[in-house]
Amino acid sequence: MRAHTIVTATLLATGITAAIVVGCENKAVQQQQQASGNLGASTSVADLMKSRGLSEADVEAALKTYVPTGKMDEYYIFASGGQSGNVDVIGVPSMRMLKVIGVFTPESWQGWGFGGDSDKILEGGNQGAHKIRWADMHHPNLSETKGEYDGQYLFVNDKANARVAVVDLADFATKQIVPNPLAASDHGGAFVTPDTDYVIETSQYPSPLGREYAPITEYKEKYRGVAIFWKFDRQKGRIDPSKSWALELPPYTQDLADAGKLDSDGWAFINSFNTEMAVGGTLDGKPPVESGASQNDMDYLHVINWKKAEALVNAGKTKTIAGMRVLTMDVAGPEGVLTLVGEPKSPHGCDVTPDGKQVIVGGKLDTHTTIYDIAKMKALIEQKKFDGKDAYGLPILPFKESIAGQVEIGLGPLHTVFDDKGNAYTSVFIESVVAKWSYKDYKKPVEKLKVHYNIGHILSAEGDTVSPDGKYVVAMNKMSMDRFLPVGPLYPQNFQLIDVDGEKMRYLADMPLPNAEPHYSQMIKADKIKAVKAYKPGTNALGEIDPAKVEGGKERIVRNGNKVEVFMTAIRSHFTPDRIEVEEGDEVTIHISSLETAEDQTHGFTIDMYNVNVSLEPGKHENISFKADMPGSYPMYCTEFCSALHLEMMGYFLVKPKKK
Ligand SMILES: [Cu+2]
Repeated sequence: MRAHTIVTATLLATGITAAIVVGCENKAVQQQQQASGNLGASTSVADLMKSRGLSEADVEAALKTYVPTGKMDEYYIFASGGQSGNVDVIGVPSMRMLKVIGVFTPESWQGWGFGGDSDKILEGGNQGAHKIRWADMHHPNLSETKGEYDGQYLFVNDKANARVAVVDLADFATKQIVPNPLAASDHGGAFVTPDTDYVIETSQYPSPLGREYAPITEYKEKYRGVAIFWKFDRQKGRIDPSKSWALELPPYTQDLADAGKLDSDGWAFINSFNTEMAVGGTLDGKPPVESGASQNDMDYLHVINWKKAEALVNAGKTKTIAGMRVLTMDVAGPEGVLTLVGEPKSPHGCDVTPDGKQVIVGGKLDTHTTIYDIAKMKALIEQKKFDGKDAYGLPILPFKESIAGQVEIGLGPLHTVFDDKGNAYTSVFIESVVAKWSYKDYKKPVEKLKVHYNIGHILSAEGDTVSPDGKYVVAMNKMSMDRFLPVGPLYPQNFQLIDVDGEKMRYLADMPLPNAEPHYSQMIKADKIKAVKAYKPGTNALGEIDPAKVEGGKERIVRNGNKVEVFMTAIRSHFTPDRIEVEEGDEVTIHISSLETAEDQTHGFTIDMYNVNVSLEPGKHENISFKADMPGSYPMYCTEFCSALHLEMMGYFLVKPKKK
């Protein structure tokens, strides 16, 4: 009602109501509209509404999302870029794309992965013998202080190659990629504990820890799940693998995870499916995993006392596998560190409520969400009141005594997010709706809003903190048929921005995601992000003042045998030196510093045909190393339109052929 009143008031203020009354009488205007669809400056808002076929609700949505030039959005969304391997940054409520952050995948605008220092970060994420240059990114998580987003760091996972990356939100650049040495895929990550002591990464498809070979017939004995607790060193802004540790899990397919908060700080929760441990084998006449994994009525939520696990790790109760300290199930089970509790059929979503008192799990093949009472579960573990043990000796909590309630949501409830009024919003995949319900009284949804279509994840403003904002929810829809102009058989995904401030949910905007399937996203208040406008002179991609930083007037070329080092600067509108001449086969390193200090004065540097391309934001330093293996005369030039004489910002890289 309140939103409606605002719109009516706005329409009145802009004279629309008057225009509607008068405009309808004015046939000449109508004819003119039909003739030209005129959207010119003199057209009244009422005429515009009519010619574009907009309803009052559409105008309300437009007024709530339009951000005029020079004004700023209220929130940032950090969205998983899915198969693109990079992070999408989006402004809310405008739903305008602000940036794509190069993370796991080379990104050429930022010169990410094209010969400069970012190559070293990408190299750090290699798995075994393979240079992994793509990712299946799923769950971005913002760093937290006392359970609130603090705007400093973003962590993301790569499901396909079991890796976690750290993005520094001071410069919106990736600083570290950490490969998981134990698992072959991950999913429950990257979830942070309330003070970002740990970044949790949980495996998805089980495999022998350390990725050794074991026949599939030995699945139950040798395949395992694992949760890595990556220790985050906030001072350094990096994960410290040497202080990180892991918890061995049974070969159930662990899915999503969340860390406890407030009352449940020190605990973590991971759901699972395929407790049947189905492994397929369709050519041998066995059922595919999809049916084999859907036999049991209950799977298991893993309840983890990570504070206690940490103490056991520090007491040396671990086994080292692939260089990582692992707390095994035979220790974790009896110590009350790892306990199971049933969860209805093929669960998905695992979301701790803002007060830290409950965990909400959806059921892909169940119509309910189940609300677990964390205090009850802790008491049952304390009293050792179990319903037996699983095949790995892990204690199982009695289901009915562990839950606070169940809510009938609809067909295929998945993920749940929260507002500031005790409401939960659950994505319902099969039914294609957002279901709004109260997580305080466990009643049926009070409202369902149709979304377009097949919503997967859902996010809300400051939604994973101890104090969500309400205001906005975004439905992250997997399908978008009939929403956007056709672009061939591969369709964009659809983010639908929903206003949850009023009594009823209202659509505000659709945003096509044109580059991959975003899984999860988080939304943070814009004023929490303190982005720098320029680097301290000589800062490299790792965020350090580079020892080879070049000052104006000290540019030079140093030759040492077949090694050529170039110390170069870039400033509007020239590179110094602007000519490099080497011999075929020389090992070339170009140290290049931008001498710019002014905001938004970025240069780029490329050498044609050499796959070398870096971005030089103000103050940035890059080190580029390669072998001059192709004789020829190659232009090198600035790739960012930096000044009126940008095209003149060029030089030559000359490679003299070897004498034959
Ligand atoms: Cu330039």
